Amino acid sequence: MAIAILIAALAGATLALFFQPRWWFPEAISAHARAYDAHFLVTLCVIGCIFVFAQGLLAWVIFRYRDRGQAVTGSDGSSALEIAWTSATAVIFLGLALAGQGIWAGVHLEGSDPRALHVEVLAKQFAWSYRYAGADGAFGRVDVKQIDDAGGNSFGIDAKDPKGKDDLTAAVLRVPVGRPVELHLKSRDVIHNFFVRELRLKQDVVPGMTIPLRFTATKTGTYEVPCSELCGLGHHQMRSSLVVMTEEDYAAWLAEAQQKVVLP
Ligand SMILES: [Cu+2]
Repeated sequence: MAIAILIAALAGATLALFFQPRWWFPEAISAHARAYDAHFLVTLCVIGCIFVFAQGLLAWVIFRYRDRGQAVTGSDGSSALEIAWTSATAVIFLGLALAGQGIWAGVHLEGSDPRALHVEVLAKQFAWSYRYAGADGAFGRVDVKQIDDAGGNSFGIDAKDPKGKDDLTAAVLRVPVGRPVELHLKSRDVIHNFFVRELRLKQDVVPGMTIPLRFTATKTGTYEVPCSELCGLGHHQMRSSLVVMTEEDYAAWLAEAQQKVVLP
Protein backbone atom coordinates (compact mmCIF):
# COMPACT_ATOMS: atom_id res chain seq x y z
CA MET A 1 0.00 0.00 0.00
CA ALA A 2 2.78 2.44 1.00
CA ILE A 3 4.74 1.50 -2.15
CA ALA A 4 1.69 2.19 -4.35
CA ILE A 5 1.35 5.68 -2.83
CA LEU A 6 5.11 6.30 -3.19
CA ILE A 7 5.08 5.30 -6.87
CA ALA A 8 2.07 7.53 -7.60
CA ALA A 9 3.68 10.45 -5.72
CA LEU A 10 7.01 10.05 -7.54
CA ALA A 11 5.27 9.87 -10.92
CA GLY A 12 3.26 12.99 -10.04
CA ALA A 13 6.38 14.87 -8.90
CA THR A 14 8.23 13.90 -12.10
CA LEU A 15 5.30 15.14 -14.17
CA ALA A 16 5.13 18.42 -12.23
CA LEU A 17 8.82 19.07 -13.00
CA PHE A 18 7.99 19.28 -16.70
CA PHE A 19 5.30 21.90 -16.12
CA GLN A 20 7.49 24.42 -14.33
CA PRO A 21 9.00 27.12 -16.51
CA ARG A 22 12.28 27.52 -14.61
CA TRP A 23 14.44 24.63 -15.84
CA TRP A 24 13.95 24.39 -19.56
CA PHE A 25 15.89 24.99 -22.75
CA PRO A 26 17.26 28.44 -23.57
CA GLU A 27 15.41 30.28 -26.33
CA ALA A 28 15.69 28.70 -29.80
CA ILE A 29 17.23 31.07 -32.36
CA SER A 30 16.78 29.27 -35.68
CA ALA A 31 13.98 27.57 -37.59
CA HIS A 32 15.73 24.23 -37.17
CA ALA A 33 16.12 24.78 -33.43
CA ARG A 34 12.38 25.47 -33.15
CA ALA A 35 11.61 22.36 -35.25
CA TYR A 36 13.83 20.28 -32.94
CA ASP A 37 12.01 21.70 -29.90
CA ALA A 38 8.59 20.97 -31.41
CA HIS A 39 9.61 17.40 -32.17
CA PHE A 40 11.11 17.03 -28.70
CA LEU A 41 7.82 18.21 -27.19
CA VAL A 42 5.82 15.66 -29.21
CA THR A 43 8.24 12.90 -28.12
CA LEU A 44 8.04 14.08 -24.51
CA CYS A 45 4.21 14.08 -24.57
CA VAL A 46 4.00 10.58 -26.07
CA ILE A 47 6.61 9.15 -23.70
CA GLY A 48 5.13 11.13 -20.78
CA CYS A 49 1.65 9.66 -21.33
CA ILE A 50 3.11 6.15 -21.46
CA PHE A 51 5.15 6.84 -18.32
CA VAL A 52 2.14 8.11 -16.36
CA PHE A 53 -0.03 5.24 -17.60
CA ALA A 54 2.60 2.59 -16.72
CA GLN A 55 3.31 4.05 -13.26
CA GLY A 56 -0.41 4.46 -12.57
CA LEU A 57 -1.05 0.86 -13.60
CA LEU A 58 1.82 -0.35 -11.42
CA ALA A 59 0.47 1.56 -8.39
CA TRP A 60 -3.05 0.27 -9.05
CA VAL A 61 -1.88 -3.37 -9.36
CA ILE A 62 0.10 -3.09 -6.10
CA PHE A 63 -2.93 -1.59 -4.37
CA ARG A 64 -5.51 -3.95 -5.91
CA TYR A 65 -3.58 -7.15 -5.17
CA ARG A 66 -2.14 -6.12 -1.79
CA ASP A 67 -1.88 -8.71 0.93
CA ARG A 68 -5.23 -9.06 2.69
CA GLY A 69 -4.57 -12.54 4.01
CA GLN A 70 -5.94 -14.22 0.85
CA ALA A 71 -4.47 -17.40 -0.67
CA VAL A 72 -1.47 -16.83 -2.94
CA THR A 73 -2.17 -17.32 -6.67
CA GLY A 74 0.19 -17.02 -9.64
CA SER A 75 0.04 -16.03 -13.27
CA ASP A 76 1.97 -17.29 -16.30
CA GLY A 77 1.58 -13.97 -18.10
CA SER A 78 0.09 -13.42 -21.54
CA SER A 79 2.03 -13.93 -24.77
CA ALA A 80 -0.54 -11.90 -26.72
CA LEU A 81 -0.13 -8.93 -24.37
CA GLU A 82 3.66 -9.15 -24.53
CA ILE A 83 3.62 -9.22 -28.35
CA ALA A 84 1.18 -6.29 -28.37
CA TRP A 85 3.20 -3.96 -26.15
CA THR A 86 6.55 -4.93 -27.68
CA SER A 87 5.15 -4.16 -31.16
CA ALA A 88 3.57 -0.91 -29.93
CA THR A 89 6.92 0.16 -28.42
CA ALA A 90 8.73 -0.62 -31.70
CA VAL A 91 6.15 1.31 -33.75
CA ILE A 92 6.28 4.36 -31.46
CA PHE A 93 10.09 4.30 -31.29
CA LEU A 94 10.60 3.94 -35.05
CA GLY A 95 7.75 6.36 -35.84
CA LEU A 96 9.22 9.12 -33.67
CA ALA A 97 12.72 8.48 -35.02
CA LEU A 98 11.49 8.67 -38.63
CA ALA A 99 9.45 11.80 -37.91
CA GLY A 100 12.61 13.50 -36.61
CA GLN A 101 14.75 12.45 -39.59
CA GLY A 102 13.60 15.37 -41.74
CA ILE A 103 14.84 17.96 -39.24
CA TRP A 104 18.19 16.22 -38.83
CA ALA A 105 18.61 15.85 -42.59
CA GLY A 106 17.74 19.53 -43.04
CA VAL A 107 20.67 20.46 -40.82
CA HIS A 108 23.22 17.89 -41.97
CA LEU A 109 22.37 16.71 -45.48
CA GLU A 110 20.91 19.74 -47.24
CA GLY A 111 23.13 21.22 -49.94
CA SER A 112 25.01 24.46 -49.69
CA ASP A 113 22.99 27.69 -49.96
CA PRO A 114 24.47 30.01 -52.63
CA ARG A 115 23.83 33.00 -50.33
CA ALA A 116 25.64 31.35 -47.43
CA LEU A 117 28.39 33.04 -45.49
CA HIS A 118 31.26 30.55 -45.25
CA VAL A 119 33.35 30.52 -42.11
CA GLU A 120 36.14 28.10 -41.25
CA VAL A 121 36.19 26.99 -37.63
CA LEU A 122 39.44 25.74 -36.20
CA ALA A 123 39.44 23.90 -32.91
CA LYS A 124 42.66 23.29 -31.04
CA GLN A 125 43.67 22.66 -27.46
CA PHE A 126 42.22 24.93 -26.02
CA ALA A 127 40.77 27.65 -28.21
CA TRP A 128 38.47 28.34 -31.13
CA SER A 129 39.48 30.40 -34.16
CA TYR A 130 37.29 31.55 -37.03
CA ARG A 131 38.42 32.44 -40.55
CA TYR A 132 36.48 34.60 -43.01
CA ALA A 133 37.35 34.57 -46.72
CA GLY A 134 37.69 38.34 -47.04
CA ALA A 135 36.65 40.57 -49.94
CA ASP A 136 37.62 38.07 -52.67
CA GLY A 137 35.25 35.45 -51.19
CA ALA A 138 37.94 32.76 -51.39
CA PHE A 139 39.94 31.17 -48.61
CA GLY A 140 43.68 31.23 -49.05
CA ARG A 141 45.71 28.02 -49.07
CA VAL A 142 46.96 26.80 -45.72
CA ASP A 143 50.30 25.26 -44.90
CA VAL A 144 50.91 23.51 -41.57
CA LYS A 145 54.51 24.76 -41.53
CA GLN A 146 53.26 28.35 -41.39
CA ILE A 147 51.05 27.87 -38.33
CA ASP A 148 52.02 30.55 -35.84
CA ASP A 149 49.66 31.00 -32.89
CA ALA A 150 51.69 33.79 -31.29
CA GLY A 151 51.85 35.62 -34.62
CA GLY A 152 48.08 35.40 -35.12
CA ASN A 153 48.20 32.76 -37.86
CA SER A 154 46.62 29.74 -36.16
CA PHE A 155 45.25 28.52 -39.49
CA GLY A 156 48.70 28.56 -41.14
CA ILE A 157 47.51 30.79 -44.00
CA ASP A 158 50.12 30.52 -46.75
CA ALA A 159 51.83 33.89 -47.18
CA LYS A 160 52.52 33.07 -50.83
CA ASP A 161 48.85 32.62 -51.80
CA PRO A 162 47.24 35.92 -52.88
CA LYS A 163 43.79 34.57 -51.96
CA GLY A 164 44.86 34.41 -48.33
CA LYS A 165 46.01 38.03 -48.13
CA ASP A 166 42.58 39.32 -47.10
CA ASP A 167 41.57 36.32 -44.98
CA LEU A 168 40.33 37.49 -41.64
CA THR A 169 40.76 35.45 -38.47
CA ALA A 170 38.88 36.10 -35.25
CA ALA A 171 38.42 34.57 -31.82
CA VAL A 172 34.66 35.25 -31.83
CA LEU A 173 32.20 33.98 -34.42
CA ARG A 174 30.20 36.93 -35.79
CA VAL A 175 27.37 36.36 -38.24
CA PRO A 176 24.56 38.49 -39.63
CA VAL A 177 21.01 37.67 -38.55
CA GLY A 178 18.76 35.97 -41.10
CA ARG A 179 21.58 34.93 -43.42
CA PRO A 180 22.48 31.27 -43.99
CA VAL A 181 25.85 30.41 -42.50
CA GLU A 182 27.96 27.43 -43.44
CA LEU A 183 30.70 26.50 -41.01
CA HIS A 184 33.58 24.25 -42.00
CA LEU A 185 34.76 22.57 -38.83
CA LYS A 186 38.37 21.44 -38.48
CA SER A 187 40.50 20.27 -35.60
CA ARG A 188 44.25 20.62 -35.34
CA ASP A 189 44.82 18.01 -32.65
CA VAL A 190 42.15 15.94 -30.93
CA ILE A 191 38.35 15.61 -31.15
CA HIS A 192 36.52 18.71 -29.98
CA ASN A 193 32.82 19.57 -30.16
CA PHE A 194 31.17 22.71 -31.47
CA PHE A 195 28.02 23.40 -29.45
CA VAL A 196 25.56 26.28 -29.45
CA ARG A 197 22.60 25.55 -27.18
CA GLU A 198 20.36 28.20 -28.70
CA LEU A 199 20.86 26.71 -32.19
CA ARG A 200 20.37 23.17 -30.81
CA LEU A 201 23.51 22.27 -32.77
CA LYS A 202 26.21 20.03 -31.46
CA GLN A 203 28.85 18.64 -33.78
CA ASP A 204 32.08 16.76 -33.19
CA VAL A 205 35.15 18.33 -34.77
CA VAL A 206 37.41 15.52 -35.91
CA PRO A 207 41.10 15.84 -36.86
CA GLY A 208 41.69 15.13 -40.56
CA MET A 209 38.11 15.99 -41.55
CA THR A 210 36.31 19.14 -42.65
CA ILE A 211 32.75 18.91 -41.40
CA PRO A 212 30.09 21.31 -42.72
CA LEU A 213 27.49 22.67 -40.31
CA ARG A 214 24.69 24.97 -41.51
CA PHE A 215 22.38 27.33 -39.67
CA THR A 216 20.49 30.56 -40.07
CA ALA A 217 20.22 32.53 -36.85
CA THR A 218 17.00 34.49 -36.50
CA LYS A 219 17.71 36.51 -33.37
CA THR A 220 20.54 38.90 -32.57
CA GLY A 221 22.51 38.37 -29.38
CA THR A 222 25.61 36.77 -27.90
CA TYR A 223 25.59 33.04 -27.34
CA GLU A 224 28.15 30.80 -25.69
CA VAL A 225 30.19 28.31 -27.74
CA PRO A 226 31.71 25.83 -25.29
CA CYS A 227 33.80 22.88 -26.42
CA SER A 228 31.62 19.90 -25.52
CA GLU A 229 34.06 17.06 -25.91
CA LEU A 230 36.54 16.43 -23.12
CA CYS A 231 39.73 17.33 -25.01
CA GLY A 232 42.42 17.65 -22.37
CA LEU A 233 43.40 19.45 -19.17
CA GLY A 234 42.35 22.90 -20.43
CA HIS A 235 38.98 21.72 -21.80
CA HIS A 236 37.04 23.82 -19.29
CA GLN A 237 38.53 27.04 -20.65
CA MET A 238 37.88 26.21 -24.32
CA ARG A 239 34.96 28.48 -25.01
CA SER A 240 34.14 31.36 -27.30
CA SER A 241 31.04 33.21 -28.44
CA LEU A 242 28.67 33.39 -31.34
CA VAL A 243 27.54 36.97 -31.91
CA VAL A 244 24.49 37.32 -34.14
CA MET A 245 24.41 40.89 -35.44
CA THR A 246 22.12 42.98 -37.62
CA GLU A 247 23.24 43.21 -41.28
CA GLU A 248 24.44 46.81 -40.72
CA ASP A 249 26.42 46.02 -37.56
CA TYR A 250 27.97 43.01 -39.24
CA ALA A 251 28.98 45.01 -42.32
CA ALA A 252 30.47 47.71 -40.09
CA TRP A 253 32.41 45.17 -38.03
CA LEU A 254 33.65 43.38 -41.16
CA ALA A 255 34.84 46.62 -42.78
CA GLU A 256 36.68 47.63 -39.62
CA ALA A 257 38.20 44.19 -38.99
CA GLN A 258 39.23 43.90 -42.62
CA GLN A 259 41.33 47.02 -42.31
CA LYS A 260 43.26 45.51 -39.45
CA VAL A 261 44.20 42.36 -41.31
CA VAL A 262 47.95 41.95 -41.22
CA LEU A 263 49.48 39.88 -43.94
CA PRO A 264 50.71 36.55 -42.65
CU1 LIG B 1 38.03 20.97 -27.00
